[in-house]
Amino acid sequence: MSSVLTDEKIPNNVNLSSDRRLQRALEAWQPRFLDWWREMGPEGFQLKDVYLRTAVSVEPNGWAHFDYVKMPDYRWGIFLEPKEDGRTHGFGDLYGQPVWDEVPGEFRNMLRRLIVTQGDTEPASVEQQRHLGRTAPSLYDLRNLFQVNVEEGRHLWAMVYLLQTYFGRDGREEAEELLTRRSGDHDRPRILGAFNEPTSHWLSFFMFTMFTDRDGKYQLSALSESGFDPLARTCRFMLTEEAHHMFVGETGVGRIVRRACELMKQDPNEDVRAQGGIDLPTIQKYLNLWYTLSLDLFGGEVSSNAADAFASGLKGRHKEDRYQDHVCLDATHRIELLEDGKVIEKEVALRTALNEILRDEYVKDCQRGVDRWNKSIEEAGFRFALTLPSRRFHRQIGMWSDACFTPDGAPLTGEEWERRKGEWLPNDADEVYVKSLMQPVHERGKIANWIAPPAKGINALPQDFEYVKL
Ligand code: BYC
Repeated sequence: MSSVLTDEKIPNNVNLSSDRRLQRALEAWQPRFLDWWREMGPEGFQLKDVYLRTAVSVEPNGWAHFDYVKMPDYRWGIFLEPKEDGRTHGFGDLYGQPVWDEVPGEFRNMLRRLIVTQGDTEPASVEQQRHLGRTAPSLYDLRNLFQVNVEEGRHLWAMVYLLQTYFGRDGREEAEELLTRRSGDHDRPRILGAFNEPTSHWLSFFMFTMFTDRDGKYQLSALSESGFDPLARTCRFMLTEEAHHMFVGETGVGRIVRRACELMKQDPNEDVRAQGGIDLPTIQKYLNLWYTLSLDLFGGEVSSNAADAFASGLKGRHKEDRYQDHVCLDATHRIELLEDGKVIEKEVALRTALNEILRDEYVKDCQRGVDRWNKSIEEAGFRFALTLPSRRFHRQIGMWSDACFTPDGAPLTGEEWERRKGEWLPNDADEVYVKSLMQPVHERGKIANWIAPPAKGINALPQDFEYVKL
């Protein structure tokens, strides 16, 4: 492959060909990215033709092109939503002043940290999912996995574009580091907790895309309000792709739930495992795990980082325009706190509670998905409801991590927690069982026994379409 980047090679709407300095920086980074992709991207399928969606513009009708492509040839493009003339800061101390087109010197480090943290999650998720192709339950799912993977690669490009364009030498160094850290690596881990957890089978993959990608939706939404306009414009377009990732998660879990109900009906004891399916209590345990790992991604309940990012106009709230007060200087917010081992309610400065406020929106959105799963259980005639555990349960970040709680939010001693955690979170036996089901189904139109088929195919194609040519 030639090392010269052209507009054709990198679809973009940033007039890449007119910026020689940026082109050179990306030319130096691209081969390193491809090396990383080959080493850490989907294992075993790099030379296969996959029916993929590629972003080719930001036009609402027609931004995506579908065709077969080998993943290393995917055209990872750079797209920003069009610039809105006269856009002003929508929140914080600079509310109403013109947004920035360049990095504000006084907030440079904070901004770089936000972009790097966002960027780091993208390759991390590809690394976490790299072995899953080998055990895909169908060609349809295999293709969706790869779709998610290449788009996370594009989201990495989006953040690297910002680093390379606006942060000079340290931006270039950060771009290199993004390819150097490794998910789960002891010495060079990824930055945020959930992105170092193994995603070792498809139930975890679907939970990840349901819950962890949904954190992505809310973080991107908060960053899309940013007063650093290039970041806002980039994140808005990333959200377009993110929707499909959450669709993969929500429908993936939904199909496992549906299949569990079918298998319950077929067995005199309603024993799903006896029929080779994944039973609802096991689904609940994986829900508990991935939901709580994802709650951690919002950071501490009371956070001066969050307050600073809001004050300086770098990170807003989800749908900032729905709020009345965009400055929130004297505003307070009531939250639950753990003080001296007791749960109390307290008013805190609103700006410091912004992580919790974003988490509130996230929790409501997760609940809507869980309600849809429960509706299908009810329609199948069973009295079982999946639930989101209390946000105190199984936390590793923030104040709840200082104590132990049941999924209902009741306090527990450390010993009780150790004794009982296997009731609520996947234990070794669950992991062994779920993994034992993960036998690949790579024939057209066929599907593994533990999951129901999808409601429809991709891009109006039939379910038995050859989504990946093996
Ligand atoms: N793990 O003030 P605090 C996505 C650190 S997902 C490890 O409480 P803050 C995607 C924190 O860095 C979206 N460390 O929190 C999904 C800080 O460290 P320092 C990714 C954590 O800073 C699926 C210290 O604890 N985007 O796109 O207000 C597939 C105290 O922090 C964690 C973003 O995250 C954790 N979970 O908020 C692919 C947006 N949480 O500074 C992609 C950018 C906190 O003391 N990031 N810490 O060393 C942010 O806005 C913020 O960094 C956070 C943390 C919301 C993550």
